[in-house]
Amino acid sequence: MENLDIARILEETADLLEIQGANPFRIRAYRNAVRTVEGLTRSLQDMVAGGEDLTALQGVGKEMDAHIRELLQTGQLSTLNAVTEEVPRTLAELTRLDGVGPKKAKKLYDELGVESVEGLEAEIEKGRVQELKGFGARSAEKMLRSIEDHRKQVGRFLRAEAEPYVESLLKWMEEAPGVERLEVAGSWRRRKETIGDLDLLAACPGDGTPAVEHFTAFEGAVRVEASGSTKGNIVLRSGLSVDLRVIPPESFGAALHYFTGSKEHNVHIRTLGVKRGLRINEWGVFAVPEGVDPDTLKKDEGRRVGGATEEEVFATVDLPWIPPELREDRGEIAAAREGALPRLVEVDDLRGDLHMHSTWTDGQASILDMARACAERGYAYMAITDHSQAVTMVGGLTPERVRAQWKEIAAAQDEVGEDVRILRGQEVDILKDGTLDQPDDILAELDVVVASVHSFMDLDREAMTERVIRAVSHGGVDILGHPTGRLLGRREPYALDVEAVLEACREHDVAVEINAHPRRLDLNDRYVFRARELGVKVVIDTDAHRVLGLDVMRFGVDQARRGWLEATDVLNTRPLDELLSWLRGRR
Ligand code: DGT
Ligand code: CA
Ligand code: CA
Ligand code: ZN
Repeated sequence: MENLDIARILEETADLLEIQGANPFRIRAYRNAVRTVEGLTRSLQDMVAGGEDLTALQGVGKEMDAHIRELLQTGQLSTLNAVTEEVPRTLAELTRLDGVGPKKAKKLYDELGVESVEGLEAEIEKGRVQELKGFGARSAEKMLRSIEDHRKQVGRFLRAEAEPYVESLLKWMEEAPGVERLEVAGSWRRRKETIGDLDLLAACPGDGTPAVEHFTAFEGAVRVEASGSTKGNIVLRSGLSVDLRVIPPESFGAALHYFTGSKEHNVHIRTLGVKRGLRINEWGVFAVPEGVDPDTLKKDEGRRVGGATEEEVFATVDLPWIPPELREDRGEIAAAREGALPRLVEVDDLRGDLHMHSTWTDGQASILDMARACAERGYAYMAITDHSQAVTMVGGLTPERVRAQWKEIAAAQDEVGEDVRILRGQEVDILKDGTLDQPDDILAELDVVVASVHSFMDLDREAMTERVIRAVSHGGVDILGHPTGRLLGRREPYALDVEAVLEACREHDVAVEINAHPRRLDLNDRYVFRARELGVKVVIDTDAHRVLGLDVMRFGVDQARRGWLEATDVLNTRPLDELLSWLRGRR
């Protein structure tokens, strides 16, 4: 059982306990454990096998330790089984919908017998939810929209959710007999934000059966859907499906190209081949003999002119190798032909992180701990950007408390010395009318102002666009935080004319954020591309709420790469003095 499977089961238990109305402290214990487990870099299975004491982990007490051990030993959690006798398991899924908390879920269940997303939809259609006290037509309509959003995501996994499976599968397949080379192709290799399934390719000179058999014996497989001499498919406990294809080495490059996709990119490359009398497929690149109808040939017939490497495949149509992130048929083939492919930004290019929270609001680590962690990550600078007072739920900072925080920042700076520069930042709320949630004198004294929307997300497009444009035109804003407000699989972006907002950002030299949180990745790849086209600066930030939250930076970089960004397009690749002179020039 993977860490992520354990986290999911604990989370589900917490959701159900909350619906049941259990003690909030008990629920919190589960949620804390979930957060810890999700952030662990080592496998719990290994830790337990090595006799480690799990209660040494932050957020894991005796009860959670016992739960994790039970899950690892039996694959079951008796507490969860007990709760599900009272509350149907499907209700947990219901609370994932934006606008349906545990209390509402309980009420829907008690009064209307709603047990699932489908059930909720049916009751809304009958008009019965609208009549419930505390619901109403507006909230029912909102629920219908969340159901739609939810459906789009069902069956897809966040890249970050798929990552641990990729790692353990690769490790497992290293031991597979006869395998010379292994790659994960598909959307994973193109670094998409969500993954439908994983596409593993193995180069094998002989019979592929032993490799496929090794694959289907993977510990995490709960079902084997296919098993043969060239192909296998397994389904993991989480529902993630994994294909394996065994490829002869002389075809490996062609197969890698084909199964990396995207389909649109492949179609475009194939038509370039046709113009040159070539057939390009997953077996290789083949010259079609004169006078032969290519449709009468088998896939590996004709004279092979390439296919062992991807470079060979591209070379047959006179192109250089194209990075997988760009293979969406959005102009990469023309750029490659003209020698104009971007030199994509890399994680090591980043010199700082300009959006993170501390215990002053909803973060879990102190300013000093965050600063030390940034220093460890080799950053030259970082900004503490706690919430402003409009976010009352987390104790957003009043002007007085902001000033008090600066003292602690100074003290933390003394403590970490020259290693990393701690900038005074703030994530200032963009209020409903587009004004900012701090007075101008505070804004002027801050080093970095990230402005974000956290409320009234259901304004119409015109009002929302006007609101955001007003904020970025204020003069006191440096960065527009998570600009569209989406949460992958949970919440669609709010109605916003992003093009107009980007134009305003360019005009006022405000940078836009790629929020690297795996569920946000906001801006998305297409808007990032557009920002670059317009010459708007981009910042890649983690929005970390704890030390390990700093490590999601790589997902933001993936998104930046899918948006064609080079290091020079990204503000936080600049050295400290350059960053400071840009920031100060604006005050
Ligand atoms: P996913 O799994 O939904 O996140 O997205 P992909 O891109 O991994 O798609 P998948 O797993 O269905 O197929 C992997 C790649 O195989 C895909 O990107 C391109 C290639 N491929 C699959 N089916 C076709 C097809 O019918 N035509 C072409 N040209 N390529 C295909
Ligand atoms: Ca796939
Ligand atoms: Ca697939
Ligand atoms: Zn925020």
